[in-house]
Amino acid sequence: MNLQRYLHQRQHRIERALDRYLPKTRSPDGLEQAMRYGVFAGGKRLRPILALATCECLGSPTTPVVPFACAIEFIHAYSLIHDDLPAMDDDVLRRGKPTTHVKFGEATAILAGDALLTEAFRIMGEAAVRAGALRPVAVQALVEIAQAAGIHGMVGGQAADMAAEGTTIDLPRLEFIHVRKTGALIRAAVRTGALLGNARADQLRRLTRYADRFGLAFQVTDDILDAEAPTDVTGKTVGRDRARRKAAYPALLGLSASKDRARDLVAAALRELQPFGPAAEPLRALARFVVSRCGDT
Ligand code: GRG
Repeated sequence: MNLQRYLHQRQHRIERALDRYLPKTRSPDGLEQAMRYGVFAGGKRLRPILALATCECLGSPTTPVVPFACAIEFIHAYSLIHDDLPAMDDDVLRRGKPTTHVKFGEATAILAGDALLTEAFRIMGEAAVRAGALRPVAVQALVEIAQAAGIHGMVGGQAADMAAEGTTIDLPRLEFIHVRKTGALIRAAVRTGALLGNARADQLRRLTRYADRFGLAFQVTDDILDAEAPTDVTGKTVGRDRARRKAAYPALLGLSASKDRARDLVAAALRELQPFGPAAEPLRALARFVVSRCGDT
């Protein structure tokens, strides 16, 4: 399949919906502009596309997934805005552009993140109210996204990651951090597509295992890119993890073993998709794309 065309079409669909969900006003305080900037200054839309592709692989209509996919992207955008703040990663570049706090000031960036997070739950709540026969799974998806974003997921992972800065940690601890910080939202995206696509219990289990392997492979690759790719590839300041003595795979395993680990994880993710046949081709292509980002795979 042509992954580029697939991604382009799904990105377009998601971006039209994101635009509809974002506030249209332009107040003098710059809050709406900062929210738009955080969402629209680049971004692959990986998580919303995963949600759509998962629903597609079950042969189910994807329209009910769209608000949840957009909510997940709002949560992702908020996490990046806050992650870049001086109190956290203190970064000035994201997606090759000035970070939101550099462009709009720190207070506005904090509020833009807060507003995106809150809007995400408004969008999902409204969608769940309208979901008709899908309401129980829509409510379940909302709860799972809340768990993935909160203390037992992304926020908890971020706190553990910050606490580990400058210390030496082992591989299980590193994976504990990554499963929460990055993996949880990816898992929630796939499970949202599966739940709203009416997956059977066995399908949901397989898709969840696919997501978990995908999420870890994604993080290993991100660490490899941070260690070796130039800024024009990552859009971020290069070598940030090392500079801040942040826990990362290349420092623990070495570059070559990290690349092997990413490849093994993707192979394991692909095995979970076997029973889904050709309908899972986009999910396969997305998993391969994750490791291809760091070359020589
Ligand atoms: C501040 C609560 C809070 C959490 C921050 C996600 C996160 C937690 C921090 C980001 C740190 C980071 C760069 C993690 C690596 C994995 C990751 C989330 C990369 C960015 O995701 P992409 O590549 O981003 O999907 P785009 O730009 O495509 O949207």
